[in-house]
Formats: sequence, C-alpha cells, structure tokens
Amino acid sequence: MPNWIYLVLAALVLLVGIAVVVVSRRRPGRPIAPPGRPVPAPDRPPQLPPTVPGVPAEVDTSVAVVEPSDLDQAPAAPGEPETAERPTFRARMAKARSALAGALLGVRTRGGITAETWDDLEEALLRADVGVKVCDELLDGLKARVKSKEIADPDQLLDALRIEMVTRLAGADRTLQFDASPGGPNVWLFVGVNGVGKTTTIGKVAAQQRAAGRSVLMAAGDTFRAAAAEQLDTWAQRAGADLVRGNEGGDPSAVIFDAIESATAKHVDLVLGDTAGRLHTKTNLMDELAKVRRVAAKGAGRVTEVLLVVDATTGQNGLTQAREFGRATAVGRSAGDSGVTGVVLTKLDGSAKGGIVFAIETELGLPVKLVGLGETIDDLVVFDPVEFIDALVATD
Ligand SMILES: Nc1nc2c(ncn2[C@@H]2O[C@H](COP(=O)(O)OP(=O)(O)O)[C@@H](O)[C@H]2O)c(=O)[nH]1
Ligand SMILES: [Mg+2]
Repeated sequence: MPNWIYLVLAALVLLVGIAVVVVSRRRPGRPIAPPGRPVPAPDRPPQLPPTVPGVPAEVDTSVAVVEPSDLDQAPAAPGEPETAERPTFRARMAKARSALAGALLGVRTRGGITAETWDDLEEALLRADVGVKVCDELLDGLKARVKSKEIADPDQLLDALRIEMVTRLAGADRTLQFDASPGGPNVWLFVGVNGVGKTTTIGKVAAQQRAAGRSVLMAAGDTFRAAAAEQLDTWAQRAGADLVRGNEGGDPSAVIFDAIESATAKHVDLVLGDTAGRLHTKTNLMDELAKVRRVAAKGAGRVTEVLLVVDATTGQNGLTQAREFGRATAVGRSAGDSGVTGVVLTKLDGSAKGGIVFAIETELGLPVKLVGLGETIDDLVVFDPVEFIDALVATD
C-alpha cells in the first residue's frame, strides 16, 4: 500500500478522536427552545448567565454557582454516572403548560390563521393571567403583522408571540442589590400578604448567599405567632445563618433594629428581615410596616432591597398588593414612588398564572427578580424571561 494511504488513515483516526472528545465534554445546557420549535436566533435576547442571585458577576461564585442543593450532596466519585440534572423551569412549570397546551395546540394544528386562532390565543393568554391590557396589545400587534402578510402560518404566529412576550420582559435589572463598600450590613426586607412564601424565600435566599460566601443573619420580624420564629429558626439552621428573634406579640421594628445592631457588631454582611403577612387593605398594619422600613435604615443598616413576595396563584390581585406595599415602604422617596425594589414570584410550580409578571413589570415597572419553583431550599431561581415564556407558551 502506498504511504499516503497510511497518512490519510492516521488523519481520519485523529479527526474521529477529536470529535468524540468534543461531544463527550459538551454537557447538555438548559434548552431554550426544544427541537421542532425553532425561534430565530437574532430576535432572542441573550440568556442570563448562571449567576447566584444578588452576587455581582465579578464576585467569584465558582462554589456558589453550584445549586445550594449541592451543599448536602456528596461529590460524585470518579467513574460514577453524573447525578440527574436539576429540573428545569420547563419541567417545573408543567402545570402551567398543561393548562395552556390545549388552546395553543389548537392554534398550531389548524391549517391556517382563522378567527378561532385569535379566540384560542386570547383564551390562553387570559388564562395565563397576562391581563386584558397586555393581551389586547399582544394580539393587536400580531393581527397587524398577519394582515401585512409578514406572518403567514400558525407556527410563525406562535414564534412571533413568544418573541414579543420575551421582548416585553427584556432589559430589566434583576440583580439583587448589595452594597459591598465598607459600612454596616446590607438589609433585605421581605414583605407581602400572608402565606405567599416570605419565610420560605428567606431560607432559600440565605442558602444561596451563604454559598456565595456572605455571612447572613435573619431577623424574625414576624412576631404575630411564636411558630413564625420557629419556622425561620429551622431555615436559619438549614442555611447556616444566624437568627435574632423577639417576643411573641412584640414590636417587629424593634426586632429588626436589634438584628441590625447584632449584625453590625459581628460584621455580618447581610440581614434578611422577615415580616408578618398582612392584608394590604389594613391601614394600621401597613403603617407598622412603614415603621419597620424606617427603623431598618436608622442604625448602620443599609436597606438595599425591599422584596415583595407575590404568590403566582393569586392572579391580578398581586398587582394591587404591589401598589399598596410599594406605598407603605416608600420611605424617603418622592410621592408616587414605590418602596419595593423587586418582586419574588413564588409557587410558579403549581400555577398556570405566571402571566402576572407582565402586569407587575409593565404597569408598575417593578422587576421580578426571583422565582419560587417549589418548597425546598434549592427551589429558587433568578427570573429568566426566555425560559419563562418558553415554558409558558410551549405546545409540546
Ligand atoms: N409549591 C410551592 N410552595 C411554596 C413556595 N414558596 C413557599 N411555598 C409554601 O407556601 C407555604 C407558605 O410559605 P411561608 O414561607 O410560610 O409564607 P409566609 O406566610 O409568606 O411566610 C408553605 O407551605 C411553603 O412551603 C414555592 O415556590 N412553591
Ligand atoms: Mg412567614
């Protein structure tokens, strides 16, 4: 055999070897759009980097980027198969998807774009709780594009809808603010009505912040029930955070004040302030919250976040809550400004109504920063519009 054949064979073997190494190294990422539902790449906003909520990109989060759940998992021994990937947004939002799937599938499988198409879309969007205003705006825009023949078939229509929805949510700053300059502890307050998930969210946030290397102290500002402080204590132990609690029925602002004093003395980085759930319609309780907000800034504490926790299953009432809590916490801000700096949308795993995000962001201008996708410590993720819309408007 001539020598050149050996050369060609050697080159082939080398190429195959490289291909095998590249393919085996590439781990599957979180799917943006599954196969069969392509979305034009140039129109998609870039995906968010996998950061730890509240930690600026320049902070080394090589440990923290690992999900907090990994804290209690032993590292896989060499040769062991990799542990299963964390459930994605898509998987967790299965309930939301199944509620909309029927209507959206109707749109997709119909031969063309008909009057029923618009009915189906409207039904799906309203069911997802995007609100009448946003629904009308979305559909009017799409109708115009169908009329001008820019959109010709159902697949294009659904893709255009998806892109339009993502675009509406693009551009918001979803980072949790943390002032790392020398000074007292940062304070993040968690407010909202009863049972929305404030205490649970504090536990999850504490775990993530601890994993990112910050020291954390929780303030049990829900003094209505002794059980509330117990619940927070359990989370503090799980997350490796300190806890300051007061007496049952005591003044919540005193607890917050003590917690900040304690954190300052111990050079703790971050105080997470729990508050009692309250109906946004009860004036005296909202005044009490305003006091908590004022007192939190009295000592060395720097209030860098006031996070309103909203239960995704509540629907459009979340909007009213956001307005009222924004008003109560608007200490030192000009009239009409909201004191709320961001929203945590919880229970998206059990809801078909995540569309409230649109009303909160577009009507109130408040960024949805975090999303709760379950009850355990690792079930809190940075809100990602691309993944969210992809999960919400999926037809498969
Ligand atoms: N499925 C689900 N349940 C949640 C989520 N967040 C909180 N919960 C549950 O909601 C209930 C109320 O939570 P809690 O933190 O006590 O609410 P709080 O009254 O606002 O402090 C608890 O049973 C939590 O486990 C979430 O993201 N998904
Ligand atoms: Mg609570």
